[in-house]
Amino acid sequence: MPGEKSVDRVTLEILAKAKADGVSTAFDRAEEIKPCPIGAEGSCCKHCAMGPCRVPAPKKKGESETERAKRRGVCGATAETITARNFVRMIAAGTAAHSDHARGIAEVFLATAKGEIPGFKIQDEQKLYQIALDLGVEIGERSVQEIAVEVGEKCLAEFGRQHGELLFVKRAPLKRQELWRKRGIVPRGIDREVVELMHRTHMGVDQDYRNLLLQGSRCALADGWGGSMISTELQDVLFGVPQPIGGHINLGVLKEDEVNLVVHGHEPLLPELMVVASQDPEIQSYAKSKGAKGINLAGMCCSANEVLARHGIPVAGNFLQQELAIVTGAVDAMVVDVQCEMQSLADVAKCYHTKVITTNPRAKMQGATHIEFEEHRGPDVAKKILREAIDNFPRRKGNAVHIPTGSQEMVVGFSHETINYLLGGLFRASYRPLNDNIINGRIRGIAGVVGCNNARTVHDSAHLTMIKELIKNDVIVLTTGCAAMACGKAGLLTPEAAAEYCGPGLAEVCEAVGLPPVLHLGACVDNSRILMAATAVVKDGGLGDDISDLPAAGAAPEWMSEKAIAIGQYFVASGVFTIFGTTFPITGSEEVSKLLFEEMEGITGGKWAFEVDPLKAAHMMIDHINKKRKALGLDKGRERVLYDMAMRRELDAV
Ligand code: BF8
Ligand code: SF4
Repeated sequence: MPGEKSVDRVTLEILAKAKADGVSTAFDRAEEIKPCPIGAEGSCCKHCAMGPCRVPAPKKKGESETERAKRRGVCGATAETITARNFVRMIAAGTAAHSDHARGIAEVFLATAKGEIPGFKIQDEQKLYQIALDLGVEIGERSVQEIAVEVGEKCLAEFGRQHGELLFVKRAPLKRQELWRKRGIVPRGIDREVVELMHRTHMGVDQDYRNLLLQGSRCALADGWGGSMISTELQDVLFGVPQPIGGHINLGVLKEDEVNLVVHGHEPLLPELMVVASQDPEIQSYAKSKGAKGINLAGMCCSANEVLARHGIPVAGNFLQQELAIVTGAVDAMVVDVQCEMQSLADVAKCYHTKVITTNPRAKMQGATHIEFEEHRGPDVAKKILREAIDNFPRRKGNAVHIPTGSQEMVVGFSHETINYLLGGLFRASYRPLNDNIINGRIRGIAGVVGCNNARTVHDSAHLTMIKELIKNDVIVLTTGCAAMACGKAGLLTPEAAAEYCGPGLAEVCEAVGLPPVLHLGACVDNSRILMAATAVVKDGGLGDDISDLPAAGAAPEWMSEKAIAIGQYFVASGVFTIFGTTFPITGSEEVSKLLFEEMEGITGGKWAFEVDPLKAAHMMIDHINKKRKALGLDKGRERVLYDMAMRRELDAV
């Protein structure tokens, strides 16, 4: 309906309750607070106390040299320097967020390998061996523990590395590595690239927007092929590589007669322990002693994606639903760690009985209770938090509770490894069938559609419009983060969605293999899985010899976080055409726009695009995919596809 704030019925239902309860949400505040137009285009600099300086884009075209010379900050910084500086600082922040998360995982991984902390163990030895090979760790006759300790030490050293190249860079296609070396953008150390970017963007340092964007690319690569990849890989070893599993999503997963505990944030360590602790008979009977039938763990944002993909734990919702979970009146505790947690949670919780519990020393919140997740006594902390939630259950105000009916089923838990098995079979695991189907044209190409919700757009709408258009045009979609949850709520993460939404080629492939046309690859750090999947497609052959040759594109149509910019830049620097919606923070400079939207392709093989209309954006992605198919000589192949019986049999045998 025009004017609605979300395309999700459940969200609208609880928004109406928020209004009736007099609770202000991000949806309301987005209407009340108008974005600063100069900040929105990246033209405001506050990097020193002579500013802030506002150097907006000229109002009319055809600016004279004299006019242009006047458009500067007090120090003389031009619009291109200011917008580029702001943009790369976003990359630095996004990289820092993913990578500090990764550092925490690496520390726990190493301590686990050394047997120093309870509650965790090395679960996936196969994956450990794979990582060991990639990191150059000797396997031989060594014990799992010895290998894991060295893997942990090597990963941890990547953050403080000063020279050389990050070790996972070698996972990329050879041609890509060479290009990065030629451009001087191979990351040396994760922390080093972030620090150098912060230095270069300090007042009076790097004043060449191209040079800034090169370091921005190097820093972003330190995220995608460094921090994010380390976190995904080590989490897989600790908790298992996700396997396809069923799950449920939306606020309807909350339960009237059970203790509802929502884990919200990004780090899977504590949520993993809570999954175990919530099944403990002692905790279960404690819940019963307080009148609850049991404990219902549910996830929110990327923590949800992590525990969903590995345990099928239900998902309460994505980013813009976090306040609404509390508005149901049925959440006994919301446990948050780091990233994407709205400060308003504590205020909204005051209107209900919900206890907001922060757990990470990096992220405290006024008005919340802090129970620190100390790794060496993790299981005890998990139980303490569960008891807090149980104690709070009797305080629920019956008349304030409204849980919307129904939740959507979905199949999740894909990884580049499981795609391999599903398509190739356990004994001949391979990307060959995927490549063959791209070559023969049943699948036109691959799209990664990822990222956030943004309160300035209609919740979930752009994700769904774009993704439905892509699959209708036989483009298979890989998704993560809040985009994945939008798809889950809309029923796109089911094998049945293939018949309903896909073009004939993609529908046939999905039906033959039993795959949904949209594959949920996990949390935002798991965008590194998309890099690995793209690399696997390149290595399997027949589709060029670099990621930039693939008929593939990326998008974040509802992005809002700095992490999204870091992700976008590492996709662009990895050779992917990447399109963002909502707003784009460099439009204040024509030069920087030209660099990102056009010239970048000549530097990294990938480029950015900005398009607010998701349907148009989908067609820009499809056009790009078609262009790449043509360059590979596959454009004619696609026209030739007529599904005769032999081809159908061959497909069925996949
Ligand atoms: O890391 S998609 S709103 S929850 S930033 Fe945040 Fe964006 Fe959601 Fe996960 Ni990713
Ligand atoms: Fe203004 Fe230059 Fe200071 Fe930025 S660094 S606030 S442009 S004087």
